[in-house]
Amino acid sequence: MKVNDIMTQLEVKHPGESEYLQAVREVLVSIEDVYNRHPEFERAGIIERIVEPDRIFTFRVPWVDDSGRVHVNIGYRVQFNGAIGPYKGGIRFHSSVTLSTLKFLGFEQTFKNALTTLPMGGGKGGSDFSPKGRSQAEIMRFCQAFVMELWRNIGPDTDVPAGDIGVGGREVGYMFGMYKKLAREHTGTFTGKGMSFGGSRLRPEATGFGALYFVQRMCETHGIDLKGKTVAVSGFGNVAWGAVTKATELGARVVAISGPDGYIHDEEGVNTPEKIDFMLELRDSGNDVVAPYADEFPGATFYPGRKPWELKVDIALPCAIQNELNLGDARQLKENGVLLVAEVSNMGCTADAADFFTDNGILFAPGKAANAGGVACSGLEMTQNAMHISWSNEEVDRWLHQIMSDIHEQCVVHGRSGQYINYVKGANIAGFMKVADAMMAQGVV
Ligand code: 2IT
Repeated sequence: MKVNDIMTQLEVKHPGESEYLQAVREVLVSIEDVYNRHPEFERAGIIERIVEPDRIFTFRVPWVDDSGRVHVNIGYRVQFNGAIGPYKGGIRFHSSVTLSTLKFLGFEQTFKNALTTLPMGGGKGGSDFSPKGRSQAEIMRFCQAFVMELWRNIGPDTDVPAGDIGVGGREVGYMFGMYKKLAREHTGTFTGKGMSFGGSRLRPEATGFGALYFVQRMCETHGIDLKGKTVAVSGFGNVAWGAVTKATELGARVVAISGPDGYIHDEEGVNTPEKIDFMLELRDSGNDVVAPYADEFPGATFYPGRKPWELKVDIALPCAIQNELNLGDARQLKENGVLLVAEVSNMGCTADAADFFTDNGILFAPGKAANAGGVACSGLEMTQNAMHISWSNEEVDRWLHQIMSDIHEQCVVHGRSGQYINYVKGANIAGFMKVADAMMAQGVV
């Protein structure tokens, strides 16, 4: 395999799908050497097959707003790779969603899910619908319209959607309700459900908690004490909230959170139950702004239109959206002595920023390793649903610890180069080898 040749062909086939092409290139660069040691992969066309989704559904989602006006959004489900289990991955509702976004997310999800050690293939879906400023009734109607089209293509052993940006417990509830009505079955076809109808304990917290367990392992492995370290977090949604909660519990001090409107600097720390829960209030307001935090807690300052990466911190955790940390930000973080960066959002760093961290010996974890706790807990929800039981907080948390620790170990095994652990390479090789092995065994399909 020659990465540049494959990328040139893909660029011709899928022009303008920049996020998808970025995600594919990152994986191919990491696995090139290992791949070329396996001529049987080349003969079986593994790369050509693994970069293309198994199938994509695209559909119209018409819905009526509270004033009676009709809107039309586009809905998608990308069933990316089903080699190791049913398709599994979230649904994103955000104005920025395109097919390229969901293809990149589905591609990443395939390797992430392989890393969890659970039997899940990769998928992703969503819509360019923006929940911002929409009423509860509008959101319900949109979710229902979305599932009216999608329901025939999903199922507990076929494809199991969950939440992502813009889709939380409320939206999963609405989508599950409509699915149940149409399919006439009460099964684990969605994860992230409410506790009263098959949801798993800890699912809301799992992405952020899992990311911090991963960061904890990175620190232990490199002799860094997490206690007292300063942390900058971007975002203020569910994932950021989980990360802030666990970082604080582990003794670190989170000094920044952010929104599309700018960032909050709270030098004392986002470290009391009132401050942490205020993040949930901000999210529930539906306005997508973080500024009110500074009105509520006068010790904090709001910096409009700026990103938290300009602060001097030990640890940076992008928790919002793809490509939210660029090369300029990476340089600034390094200048300020950052020790560790972990993507809690999917592909939170631009390709050049990620390369900059690894090239400069800064510990850097890619999203597919660091944020896998969310989908891992979804996998545990599927297991509980299939067994018709529900596990306690302690049981799920024990699993989550174990899974994050296993992922870390896989990164160490495949990513070690001398003293430095290249987590990007480690995660990509470990994830790829598992999926490739399953594909080889199943013939050309
Ligand atoms: O990016 C992700 O891993 C998620 N949005 C969670 C997917 C899931 O199926 O729980």
